[in-house]
Amino acid sequence: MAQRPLSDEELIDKYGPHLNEAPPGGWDAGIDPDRTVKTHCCFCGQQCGIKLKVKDNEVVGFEPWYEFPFNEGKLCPKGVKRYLQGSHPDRLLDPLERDPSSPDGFRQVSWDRALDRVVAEIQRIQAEHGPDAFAMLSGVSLTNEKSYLVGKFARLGLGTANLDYNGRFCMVSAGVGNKKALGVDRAPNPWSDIPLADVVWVAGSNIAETFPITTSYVWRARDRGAKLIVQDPRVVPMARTADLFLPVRPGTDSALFGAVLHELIRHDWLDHEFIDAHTVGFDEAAAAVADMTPAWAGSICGLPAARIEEAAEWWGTAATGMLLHARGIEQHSKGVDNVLAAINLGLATGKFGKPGCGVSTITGQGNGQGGREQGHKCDQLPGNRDITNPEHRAAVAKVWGCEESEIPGKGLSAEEIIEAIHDGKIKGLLSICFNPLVSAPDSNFTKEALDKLEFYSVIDFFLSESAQHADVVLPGSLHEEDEGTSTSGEGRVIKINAATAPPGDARLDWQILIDIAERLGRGKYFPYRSTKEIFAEMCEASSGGTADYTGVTWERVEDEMGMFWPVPEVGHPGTPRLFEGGKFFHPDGKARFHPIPFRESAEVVDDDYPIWLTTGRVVSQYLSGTQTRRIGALVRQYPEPLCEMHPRLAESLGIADGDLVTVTSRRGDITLPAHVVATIRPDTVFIPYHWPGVKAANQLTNRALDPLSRMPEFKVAAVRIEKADGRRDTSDDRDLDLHDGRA
Ligand SMILES: Nc1nc2c(c(=O)[nH]1)N[C@H]1C(S)=C(S)[C@@H](COP(=O)(O)OP(=O)(O)OC[C@H]3O[C@@H](n4cnc5c(=O)[nH]c(N)nc54)[C@H](O)[C@@H]3O)O[C@H]1N2
Ligand SMILES: Nc1nc2c(c(=O)[nH]1)N[C@H]1C(S)=C(S)[C@@H](COP(=O)(O)OP(=O)(O)OC[C@H]3O[C@@H](n4cnc5c(=O)[nH]c(N)nc54)[C@H](O)[C@@H]3O)O[C@H]1N2
Ligand code: SF4
Ligand SMILES: [Mo]
Repeated sequence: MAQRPLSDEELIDKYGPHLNEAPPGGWDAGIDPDRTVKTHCCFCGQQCGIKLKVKDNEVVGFEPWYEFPFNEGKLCPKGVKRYLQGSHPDRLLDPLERDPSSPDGFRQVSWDRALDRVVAEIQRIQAEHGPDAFAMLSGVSLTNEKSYLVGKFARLGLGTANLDYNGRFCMVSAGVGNKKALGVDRAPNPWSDIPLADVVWVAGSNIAETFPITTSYVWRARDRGAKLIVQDPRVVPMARTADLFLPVRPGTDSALFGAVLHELIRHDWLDHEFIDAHTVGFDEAAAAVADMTPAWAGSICGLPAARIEEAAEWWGTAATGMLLHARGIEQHSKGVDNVLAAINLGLATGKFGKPGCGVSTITGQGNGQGGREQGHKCDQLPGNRDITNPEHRAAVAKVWGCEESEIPGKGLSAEEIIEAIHDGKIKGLLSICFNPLVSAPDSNFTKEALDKLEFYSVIDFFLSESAQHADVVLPGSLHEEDEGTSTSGEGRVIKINAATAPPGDARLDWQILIDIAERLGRGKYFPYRSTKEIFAEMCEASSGGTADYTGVTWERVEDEMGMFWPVPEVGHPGTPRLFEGGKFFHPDGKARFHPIPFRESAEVVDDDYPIWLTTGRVVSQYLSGTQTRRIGALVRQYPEPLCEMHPRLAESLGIADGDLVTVTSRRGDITLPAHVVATIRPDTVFIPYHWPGVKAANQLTNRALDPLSRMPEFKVAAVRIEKADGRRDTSDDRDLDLHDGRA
């Protein structure tokens, strides 16, 4: 297909003149709203409650929602500015079709034309190459209802096995680890347990920047005298106040956790009663760490053995403790191993199913928890069921009113779909709520893949960098334009309320999918007239699964300000804390230890690429940045990616703060300003990944996947660094022609 994506320069230029700003005098100055709508933030998995102010079908500001128990009115910088995206001039208002003769590569077309084209291409590709040659990628900024619908749409509408979602780049290693060890994939605790912990151990999460509201829960534990351990190659803001800081070399967490288990066993800081009554496999796990001494782990992780011993003593002797982990230990080719090694520490000391006790992932994306339950993962059916299990298939087929044989089998995972496109095996793609060109590893490879597609259609509300490669772009709905439910990182099902209607000719995401299904002749499976009808079927389909929503109702969710699943029957109170009484979700009720030998990351440093690279986030930007790079105050806070490096490393390379440096890996290179800071290991550099094109950190990252979770190794790559010509041009920040509401 003829492609004319914007050039990198055009892409980056695009974000200069289009930054939305708060009105002069502050966010609510002089605005007399028609109404306020209680809903939740569209960004991270904390899902803070917020009240949106609405005037003339536009969100014009917000008010804190003090009564919502999780955040009690608090919001982070993104939550405060989120309302500015709806009125953004880049908002897609009409379907677009690729037109190489048009200056920006697209022309507006009618819905009929756009949908007919999408359907004709699906039918052509599937007729020529088989049903699985057309794939779908989805995302978990979508509500539960939309996630459920996408799962059913791909299987019964498109009839393809190849559907996966962007949580594959996010929480899947935790999901696989949780299911293997605990039999269920949910945070074990409500966050109100954090203040009850005597030790809070944060492994691979920059909580202050990525889960700002969780900070206040950790502070409440600290106020009670809790000890704080932080494990991160960088002295992240929370580490500055930690009692114990473990600056691990990237990719070595399982060695550290192994040595801690070794110490727990050596000192007999074990809960034998709990191990005997509620777990299986302790001996094998113990045998695997027999030689993992703190001295050995210290040499692998690059930190003093004494600190590992201290961590073990604090964790082993504390009555209560919570270990919170996020992508820092999960986004590895051994992410599942890291998660299982962390869970071993909780099981060995009986820290599950009790107040203030748990080993928990901190879910990242807005609906990262709910979206990973409703069946749009390549191996999953609703209720977090297994698509390869005949009983699970039969249960879902019954609700869907189809033959079990009509439900395709397990498909490829997200990165494998991109690879199959690159290989020419997958020819067509429909994506909703996913921007792989920025967020997938090895972006040069991803770009080649997208350009090989015979047909690509995107449902989004902005022309994302991936959408710039599409043949047809369908304008979908913003978070505040639709209603439904979402499930926060705590496992709390909450209600999202519509504040406005989609502007122009934009449509609700779910209606677009149903339109396509109808045109494919599959309308009988999609008879919904409202999101509430989708919700009702979703709950029915979840019934009997581990993620059981049977008794969840919109009314109760609103009245009770959230309900924690499982809610296995109508009238059930919900389950804020899992595993009480030592009851785990495996059929025998017991949790599983796992033996975790240490193995290195897929790529290690050598003479040519001697420095470790890790990637992640900054507080003011969100994911691939399509939303937050359009909001002035957030862009000014951190306008472009910087390469964080230690003064010793900088000095050895002749680099000063602000100098441009070129960072090169086996897959690509990026030139960006150096940010010389003493808060990072001298053998490691960090680059945030929220920018596209020549500013994309993912030009460098490795496509190596975890063998079980199929998570790419975003957190470890080997690079070399050279000084480039020039210094940071800070005039950039001042020269932006801001669209600030004053013009
Ligand atoms: N501001 C902001 N907040 C967000 C998001 C966002 O884009 N912006 N995204 C949301 C989403 S979807 C997610 S998934 C979460 C992510 O939340 P986090 O996981 O907290 O964020 P990251 O910055 O990806 O990585 C966390 C930390 O891992 C460290 N790290 C890197 N390699 C290693 C390692 O090998 N071991 C250890 N122990 N640590 C390592 C990094 O130095 C970094 O400080 O944030 C959510 N919240
Ligand atoms: N190097 C590196 N890469 C990473 C990571 C890292 O730490 N390092 N982290 C990974 C992680 S944890 C994540 S979660 C991924 C995220 O990667 P992506 O999922 O690609 O990131 P998003 O920015 O959420 O992209 C979602 C797209 O969906 C659109 N969108 C948002 N909400 C809706 C909606 O309700 N409806 C529709 N139709 N569209 C919507 C947005 O405009 C955007 O274009 O990135 C991953 N990539
Ligand atoms: S912490 Fe997360 S949910 Fe809360 S306001 Fe910030 S981005 Fe939104
Ligand atoms: Mo994520």
